[in-house]
Amino acid sequence: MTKRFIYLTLIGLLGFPVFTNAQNHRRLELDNNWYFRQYDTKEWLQANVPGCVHTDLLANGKIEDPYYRTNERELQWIDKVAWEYKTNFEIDDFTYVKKQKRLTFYGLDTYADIFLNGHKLGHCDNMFRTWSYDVSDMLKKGRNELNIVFLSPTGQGLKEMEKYGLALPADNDQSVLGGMENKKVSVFTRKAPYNYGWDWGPRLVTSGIWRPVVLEAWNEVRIEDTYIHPLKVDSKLAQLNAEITLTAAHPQTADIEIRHGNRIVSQQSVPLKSGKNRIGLPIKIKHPKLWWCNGLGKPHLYTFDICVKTGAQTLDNKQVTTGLRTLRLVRKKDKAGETFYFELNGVPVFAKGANYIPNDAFLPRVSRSDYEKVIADATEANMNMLRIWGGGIYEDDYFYELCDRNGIMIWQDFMFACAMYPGNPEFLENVRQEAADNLIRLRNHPCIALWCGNNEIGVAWRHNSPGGWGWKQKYSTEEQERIFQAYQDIFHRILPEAVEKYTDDMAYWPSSPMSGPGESDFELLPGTSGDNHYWGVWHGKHRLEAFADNVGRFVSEYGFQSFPEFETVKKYTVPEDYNIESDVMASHQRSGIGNLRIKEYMSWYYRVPENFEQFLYMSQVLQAKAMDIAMRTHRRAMPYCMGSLLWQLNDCWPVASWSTTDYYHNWKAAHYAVREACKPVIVVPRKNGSQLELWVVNDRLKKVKGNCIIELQDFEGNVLNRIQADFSAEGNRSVLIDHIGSDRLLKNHPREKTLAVVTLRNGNKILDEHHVYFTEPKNLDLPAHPRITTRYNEKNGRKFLTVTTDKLACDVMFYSPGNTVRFSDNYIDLLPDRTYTIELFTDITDPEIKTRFIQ
Ligand code: BMA
Repeated sequence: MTKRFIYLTLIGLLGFPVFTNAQNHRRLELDNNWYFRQYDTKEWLQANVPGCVHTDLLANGKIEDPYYRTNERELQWIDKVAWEYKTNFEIDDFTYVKKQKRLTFYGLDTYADIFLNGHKLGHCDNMFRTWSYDVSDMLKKGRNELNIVFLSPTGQGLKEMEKYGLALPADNDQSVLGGMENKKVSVFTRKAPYNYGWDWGPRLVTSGIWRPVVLEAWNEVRIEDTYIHPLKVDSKLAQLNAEITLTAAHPQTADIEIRHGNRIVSQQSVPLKSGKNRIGLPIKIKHPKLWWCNGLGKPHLYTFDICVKTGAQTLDNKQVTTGLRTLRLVRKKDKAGETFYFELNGVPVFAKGANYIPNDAFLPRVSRSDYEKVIADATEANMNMLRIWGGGIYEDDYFYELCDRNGIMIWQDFMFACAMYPGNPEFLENVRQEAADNLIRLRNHPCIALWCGNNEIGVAWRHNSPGGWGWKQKYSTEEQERIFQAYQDIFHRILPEAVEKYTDDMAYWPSSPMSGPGESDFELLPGTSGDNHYWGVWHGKHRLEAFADNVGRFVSEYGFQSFPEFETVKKYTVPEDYNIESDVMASHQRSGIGNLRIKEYMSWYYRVPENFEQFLYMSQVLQAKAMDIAMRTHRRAMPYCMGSLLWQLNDCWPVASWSTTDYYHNWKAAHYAVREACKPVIVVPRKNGSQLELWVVNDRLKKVKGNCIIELQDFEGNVLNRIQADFSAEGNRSVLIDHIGSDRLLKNHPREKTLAVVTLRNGNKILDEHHVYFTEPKNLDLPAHPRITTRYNEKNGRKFLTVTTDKLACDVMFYSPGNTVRFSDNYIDLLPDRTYTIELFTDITDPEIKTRFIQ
C-alpha cells in the first residue's frame, strides 16, 4: 500500500461548568478550597473537586502520569489505602437565615464517611447514587468544615466478598495486576466496573468526589423533580402530564404555573401538605414539533419553566427541557422469528452507531468540550444511536443533553457487565436506589430509547443450559442456584420494576445480547429474534466476509481492533518501545489475543509491514475494511436486521483497542469508513458466487431515484468497461437493483490490476461511491510510486488541500504532527486524474501549514 504523510499542529480547549443561584434559593457549589491527604498522614495537599485521588496526586507532582509507559503498575497502592478530603466554606447571613438547608453529593467514589463540623452526616457506598442530607440544624454562621474519608475501595470490596462467602466470576477484573491475586472484588462494590481493568482499559481504581457537592438553602418550597410524562404524542397533539414533586416546609396553598416561552401552558392552585407532595399538571401542545433522530429530521426540544408561587412571590422555579416523540422497541412475530427495532414517531428506524465507554479512567477530567467532541464524532459519522455500555457509568447530564440536541438515540445499559453479582439484601437495596436515582435523573431526555439490564451476563452464565463462558461449572449446584437467584433478582425483578415505576413504559431488555425473555433468555446468538453480539470475526477467527452470514435482527456489538496512530503512540512511549511486543506497547494492549489477531487477519488481507509505524497504520486500514463490510452488510439486510452498533466508539486512555476514535479524539481510518457506510443512501456491492449484486439502501423516508455506474478501471485510470443501471428505492428500504456476472464486468482483465468504481448518482449529485477489488489487497499489483501532488488554498476563511495522483494510491493517510489538523476526509483511495478537495480544520496559520507541508 502507498502511504503519504502531510505534516501540519493542535490546540486543546477545556470547558468549565457554570452554576448560578436561583431566585429565593441559595445554591452554592463547594468546589473551592479543597485539600486532601492519605488518611492519617500529616501532609495536606491541594485538591480539585470534582476530581479524584489519582489526578490530585498527579497535579501535586506526587506520581507520574499514569498513562505514560508502564506507570500504571506503580500506582496500584493507591486503591489499598484510605484518603481524606476537606474544605471549609463560609455561610453568610442570607444563607444562614434560610429555614431549609441541604447538602447534596452528586457523586462520591465510593465508600465515604462524611463529616460536617465534626458530626458524621452519613456513610455512602455507591458511586452511582446521589446522597442528600438535611443540614438545616448543623450549619454554623461563618466558617464550616466538611471532611470526607474515602475507605480503600478494594479493602472494602474484600470485606464484602468475605461476608458474602463466595467469590464471583469477573473475567475483566485485573486483580493480579492490582496485587490482589485472584480476588476479584469489583463486583461487590457499586463502582464503575472498568476501573478494575478491561480488555481495553487500565486498572486504576479511583477514589474521590467525582461529581459536584452542592449546598442549597431555601425557606418554603423546593421543586425536587419534574417529569414531563408523555401520555400521547403525535404530529397533531401532544398530551403531557407534568408530574411535579415538591417539598413544602408547612401546609400552604401554592400556585403552580408552567410556561413554554411566553405562553402559560398549564396552571393550577394546589394545597400543599408539609413534606413531600406529588402534583400532576396537564399540558396540551397542538401541532408539536416532534423530536427526530439524526438523519430523519430535527431533534426539536421544548423547554418548560415551572414556577411555584404564593401571590406575587416566587417560592421556587425550575426549567426542564425535553423532546416530544414516541420511541418504542418493536418486537413482534414475523416469518423469520421476531422483530427487534426502534420505532420513532411511528417510523421504523435502522439504528446506526456504536458502543460507548467512559472517556477517561479519571472521570472528573472529562470536560464539556470532550463530550462535545465525542457526540460530534457520532453525528458527523451519520450515526443515530449510541449504546452506553454497562461496564462504565451512567453518563453526565451534559452527555444526554448533547444527544437530545443532536438526535442521537441512546441504548442505556445499567452498570453491570461480564460478571455475576451478589444478591444479599443490602446489595439489592443499593441497586434499587441506584436505579431510581438514575431513572429519575434521566427520564426527561428524549434521546433514551431503551434501558438494558446488563452486558453479556446472560450468555456468559447460561443457567439450565450447556455452554456459556465456563463460569457455572466452577460452582456446586447450591452455589449456582444462589448466584442465579441474585441474577434473577436484579435483572428480572428490581430493574424492570424500577423502569416501570419511574418511566413512561420505556422498553426494558434484561441482557444484551439475548434472543428474548422467558425460556430462551440465554439462547446463543445470532438468532432470529432479539439482539446479538457477533464476535465470530475477531474472537472466532472468522474471515471478514463472515459478517454476511451472521446477521442478527439487531447487532448490538461487533468489532475489530487497531492501534492508535503513531502520533498518539508517541505520547506514551519512547523510541525503544517502538515494537508492538515491547513491554510498554503490550501494557497498552489489554486483550491477550489482540496483537496475534491483528497480525493474523492482516496477513490474510494485506502485506504485513515490518516497520512499526507502518504496522500501526496498516492495522487501521484493516479495521476500516472490517467495519465498512460489517456496517454495509447489516444495512443491506434491513428490514430483517434493524440495527448495527459497532464496538466501540472511543477510548478511556491511549491504547490499542476496538475504538474508531482514539483517546485524543483522533479519527481512526475506521471512523471515516463508518461515516461513509452510515450515509443516508448507500450502494452495497455484494459478491454472490460469480455475481456482483448491487444493492441500494435508502434510510430517507422518501423514494430516491437515479443511476448506478460501474466503471472497471486499471490502476492508471483507463476505463476498461462501463455498465450503467437505473435504480429506484422506496424510502426506508434496501433494494437489489442489479446483478452482474463477473465475466460481463471483468471480461478478461486481470483481477490484480483492476478495480470497479461503483457510483450512485442522482442527477449530478453523487450519493455514494464505493470501490470493489477482485482480489485481496495483498495480491494487487499496485503502482510502486504514484506521484501525488498537493496544493493548498484558502477560500472564505476555509482551508483546503487539493490532491491529485497519476496512478492509483490506496488508503492514503494525511496527518500532522501533534494532530493539529482534522481532515474532512482521510485514508482514501486516490484515483488517477481526479482532483480531491480536502478541508483542513485547524487553528494554525496559513504560512505554518505551507511550511509544514512535506510531499
Ligand atoms: C464485548 C464488550 C466488552 C469487551 C469487548 C471486546 O463483548 O461487551 O466486554 O470489551 O467485547 O472484547
